[in-house]
Amino acid sequence: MKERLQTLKQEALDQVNSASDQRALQDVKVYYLGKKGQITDVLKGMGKLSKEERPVVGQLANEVRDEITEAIETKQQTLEKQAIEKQLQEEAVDVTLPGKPSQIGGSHLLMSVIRDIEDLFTSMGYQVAEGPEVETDYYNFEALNLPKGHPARDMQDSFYITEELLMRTHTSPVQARTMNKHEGKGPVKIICPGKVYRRDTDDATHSHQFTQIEGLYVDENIRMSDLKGTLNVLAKHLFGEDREIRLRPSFFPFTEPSVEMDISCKVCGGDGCSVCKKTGWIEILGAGLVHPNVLEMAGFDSNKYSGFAFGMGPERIAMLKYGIEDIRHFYTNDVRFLKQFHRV
Ligand code: FA5
Repeated sequence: MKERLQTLKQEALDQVNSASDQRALQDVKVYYLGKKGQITDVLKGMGKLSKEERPVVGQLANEVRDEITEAIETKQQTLEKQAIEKQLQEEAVDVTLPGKPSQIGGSHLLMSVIRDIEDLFTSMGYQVAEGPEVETDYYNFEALNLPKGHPARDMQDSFYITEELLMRTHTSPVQARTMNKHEGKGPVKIICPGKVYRRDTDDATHSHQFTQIEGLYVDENIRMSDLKGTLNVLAKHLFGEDREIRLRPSFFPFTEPSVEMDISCKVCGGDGCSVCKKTGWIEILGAGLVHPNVLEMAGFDSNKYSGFAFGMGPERIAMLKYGIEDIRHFYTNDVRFLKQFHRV
């Protein structure tokens, strides 16, 4: 029995020594010291020994068990330490590595341009007005002197939803809506930014969905010179004192007389390029004196009141101001493009 105990001890210590993880160590513990383990088995057989042998073997068995227990505990500590070290190594954080930069948002260039124009006009006493993007045929056309079947409706190819509803083709309906609210009493002095929709084919300067800013000033004695002066302030504010402007006679059914304002092309300096379609000029705005029919339909006495109105495209203004060669950049949302203008 003594020999068996010595052999078991040697075997157990070898196995403890070579246990490579806590699981293997636990198996060794159960095999030698568990209830049905080898040492317990030896102790159970002690009844067969003589009286003299029993305490000697009993003491040896206890010593062997204590030695194996101690070896297991020591090994257990070593394995735990190794496991922690391994985990620390695997999860180590290199505090000297650069952090991940957080993305800071900013205004879309179009919004910055629209706010700039709004600020200019509110500083001149205008109020900001808004209207619906899904508009009635009445406000989009009829109230603006464009009855059904009028050929000038073709100037703005429309997305109709029903026979009487469409996506507004311009911000001019906000003129009629606001004048209606004033019930024939001036002054009306508003600026109206918003999205508009047309069945235009997309190219470098046209989009099927774009923005406009409408301006309207109705009061007694408003003249063409007031419009010209206001547009001049706008042009100088946007493009600086040295940019050239031209007013061309034009036609809009809701203004009489009507004009279009062009600005010399900044991209090519006036020589002609794809942005200005080789003309050296870019049209940014339509304007004119409010047609007496429009005033009357909105409940204003056209003998007492007159007014001017204008409608511009902020995309074209931004393109000219910042040398952007394609209107589609505003809508494809490439962050590399947008980021350049976060601080405009
Ligand atoms: C109008 O929409 C008139 N309602 C403007 C107006 C208002 C005239 C008040 C008189 C009085 P027009 O269709 O020209 O006019 O458009 C005005 C501006 O919108 C243009 O000068 C241009 O800058 C911009 N624009 C027109 N079509 C497009 C398009 N498809 N893509 C981008 N911008 C456009």
